[in-house]
Amino acid sequence: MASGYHSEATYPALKSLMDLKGKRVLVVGLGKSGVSAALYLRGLGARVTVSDARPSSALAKEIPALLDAGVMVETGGHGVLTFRRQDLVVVSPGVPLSTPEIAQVRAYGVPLIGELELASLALRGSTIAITGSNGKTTTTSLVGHILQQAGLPTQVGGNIGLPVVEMVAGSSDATWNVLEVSSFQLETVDTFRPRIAAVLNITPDHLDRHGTFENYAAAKARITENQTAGDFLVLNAENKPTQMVAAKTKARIVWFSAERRVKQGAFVHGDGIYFLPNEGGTPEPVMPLVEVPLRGAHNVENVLAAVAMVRLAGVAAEAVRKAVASFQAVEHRLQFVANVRGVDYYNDSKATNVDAAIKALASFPGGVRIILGGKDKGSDYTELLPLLQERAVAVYTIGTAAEIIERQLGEAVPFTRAETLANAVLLAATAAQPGETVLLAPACASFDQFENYEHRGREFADLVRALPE
Ligand code: UMA
Repeated sequence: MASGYHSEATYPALKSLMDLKGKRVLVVGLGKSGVSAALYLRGLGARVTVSDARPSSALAKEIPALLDAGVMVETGGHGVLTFRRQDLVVVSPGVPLSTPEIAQVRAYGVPLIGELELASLALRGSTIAITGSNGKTTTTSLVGHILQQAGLPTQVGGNIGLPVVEMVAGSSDATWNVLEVSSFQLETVDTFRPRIAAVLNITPDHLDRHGTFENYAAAKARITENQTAGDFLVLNAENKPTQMVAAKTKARIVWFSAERRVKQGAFVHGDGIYFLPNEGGTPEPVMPLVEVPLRGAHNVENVLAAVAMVRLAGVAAEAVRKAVASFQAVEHRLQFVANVRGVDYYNDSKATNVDAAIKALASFPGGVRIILGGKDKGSDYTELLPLLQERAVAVYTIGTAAEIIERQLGEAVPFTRAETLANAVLLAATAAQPGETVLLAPACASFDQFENYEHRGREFADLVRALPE
């Protein structure tokens, strides 16, 4: 195994735990994936304890089903003793590995994995895994959509929302499991080996968690750690940190590029998308660019990556073309909400980092009133400056990051401190002229004012729909 979180000595012990009946397993974190993992482990006959930092009052929905299933529940913090004498620890993606109790478990040599690794030990069929700083959800949904349209048995899950353990029961040898995987999930894989993996792009994100960009990029690269020569790795030829993953793989590399012909893979030439199956072969036309139903240059890249993956999965070019053309933008990803009094409103609440906000802004020629802010992740907002100056007529800042953003961007762009999303929508709607665009692309996480980015996006859409005609 290449660099990992388990020493060579503990790795074989993990394999022998494949039969978990009667084994003591601790699940850390009682979110979506933790609850599913705990119930799944009970189903395998393990003696399961779960531990969550939140008080039991905040977990009233989750606890009864767990107790009914015979899971022991610890809330309000992680007890040191709870972490002792476990045969396996399954950690939720949102729990940092630097958490003292986790660090201690690792020091003891107890096998520690995430829900993705746990599920992949039993998931049947072929796995397509997609990571990247931006575009993961759209690309994952698109790949799932194309495979489904082509009549292949398909399941879609992972970071996109459905825990992978919940896909195990529905999988057969013929199933295509299409997984969105995050850097958090990849930190805790051991044997996870997708048949087709894709790294869409690596740009700074989650630096508050990973510490450095190098650590973040290294976590992403773990998607290919266990791939072998019979597997495929789809990479973005136009993103340097992504290109560097090529040096770390044993899989066959398939590129995609919106700018030039690649040796093998999907690319744009003239006004069409092509796929070149083999080095030295003849590119096959897949579809004209005008048929791509998604806005923005970044979405052309997402389509190229998806085209490469589904062609590798054996879907014919004509079927790919039809399926892509019938795909609709995923909610909260540069999703058109409404036109109110001549002003277009777009919800890109999933633009939770600077690079995604840049891509959103670049999708409009100008006249944009952009809403920025939320919870800061240690980002460099100055990267937004050139596009803001070129395309934004106003910037409305919200959330705890407002001050940091304003300080970094200085006086180069006109700011209005709106504090809340409701106020930002109201101010933007009042000032907007017909032909302009109001864009929620906050470049920040949502957790300071919202449950998650979906909550933020839904609130934006509700506010827009409530505007007077
Ligand atoms: N917790 C602790 N101790 C800690 C930290 C957290 O007990 O030190 C507890 C929290 O109190 C909470 C639980 O852990 O009860 C939260 O677990 P979680 O954050 O892992 O959330 P889940 O609900 O299990 O959702 C996870 C993914 N969340 C994260 O990666 C943060 C979801 O991705 C994913 O959809 C879901 O599993 C199913 O696979 C969301 C996400 O924001 C969409 N992902 C990040 C992103 O896309 O940028 C990576």
